[in-house]
Amino acid sequence: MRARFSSLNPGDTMTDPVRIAITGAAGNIGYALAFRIAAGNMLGPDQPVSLQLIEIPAAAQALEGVMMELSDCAFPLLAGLQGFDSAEEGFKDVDIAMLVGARPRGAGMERKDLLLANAEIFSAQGRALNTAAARGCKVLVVGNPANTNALIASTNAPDLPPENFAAMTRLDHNRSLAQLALRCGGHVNDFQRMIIWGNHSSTQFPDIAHATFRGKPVTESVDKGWYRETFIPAVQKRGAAIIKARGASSAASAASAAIDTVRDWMLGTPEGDWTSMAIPADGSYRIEPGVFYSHPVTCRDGKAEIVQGLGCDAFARERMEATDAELREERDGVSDLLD
Ligand code: NAX
Repeated sequence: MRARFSSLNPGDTMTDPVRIAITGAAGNIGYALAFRIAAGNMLGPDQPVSLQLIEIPAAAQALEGVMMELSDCAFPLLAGLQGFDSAEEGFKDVDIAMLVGARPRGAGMERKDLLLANAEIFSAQGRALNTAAARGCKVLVVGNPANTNALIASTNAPDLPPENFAAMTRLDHNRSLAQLALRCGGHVNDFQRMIIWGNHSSTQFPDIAHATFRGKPVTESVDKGWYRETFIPAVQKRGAAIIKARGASSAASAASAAIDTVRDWMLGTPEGDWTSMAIPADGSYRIEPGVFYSHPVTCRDGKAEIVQGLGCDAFARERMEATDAELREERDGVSDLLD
């Protein structure tokens, strides 16, 4: 399965295309993601992109269909389009890899089985990235369990810097902004400095202690009871609420969050604000190295840096430690693949 075309001839007047791999490109999120990237929503209206779409052989035909549609969009910025059923070929020379494809939980599958099945996929993809990707490649892991998958992929790619890997918690961050806007009667643009700490799972800690609403602390606009008993569980369980309502898991919102993450990572976070990304823990906020933990980060020149010096009260500490403990438990369950 291979298709290649050029919707334009990058000449002297065009910037070189950025090569972007998407795994699971024929899945729900992949279908929502590829078109927006090709339209210029991620890297801007002046940046051509070349897509390297990766699927398992069983989804090869569906991927052909996605590629036919991508070509039918006649996107001016789409400089190249290729499909692959091998990670090593698909990651060749990529500047950005978005690891979306993952094994879904099957009937009778325990959480541990799911962790192990995905651990195998992400260790193989880590090795393939190590061999084939551009040395500065940025890798965003979306497929669940995203934080631990990012740890496995990074560990299996020893020639790529660990700080070039991240797992996505931006969807949780964006969901938090949406809930705050509903509660406060504002717009998402009125809010800054939201934080998601920890794992992309129901133990994540959406923290509003430093968030602002039109420049003032959000905590002046919402009461503690609503924050603790309604807001936190609503954000933690939003994925399940979407499945219940839609009959399928979040796809367009997940794709949008992936685009937001890579855009901010590559082009920088807005002045005065930060975002949430799960990156290698470095001891900041007493989260010891060894896990990918979501922190508040600012991005400049393609580097994500943890925002330092924020106060954490006892309520926050307890939740930050609970989600850390879950991540360490996940890591211990896949320790064989981390050598
Ligand atoms: P789908 O099942 O619709 O699509 C997954 C696609 O990945 C399928 O087409 C499948 O053939 C492909 N695939 C499986 N193994 C592969 C491999 N080894 N190489 C390449 N492709 C492979 O799932 P979708 O709804 O797109 O969700 C994808 C992943 O995102 C899931 O793991 C899901 O749990 C996770 N999510 C993560 C979120 C986050 O915030 N981090 C939120 C949304 C989503 O739940």
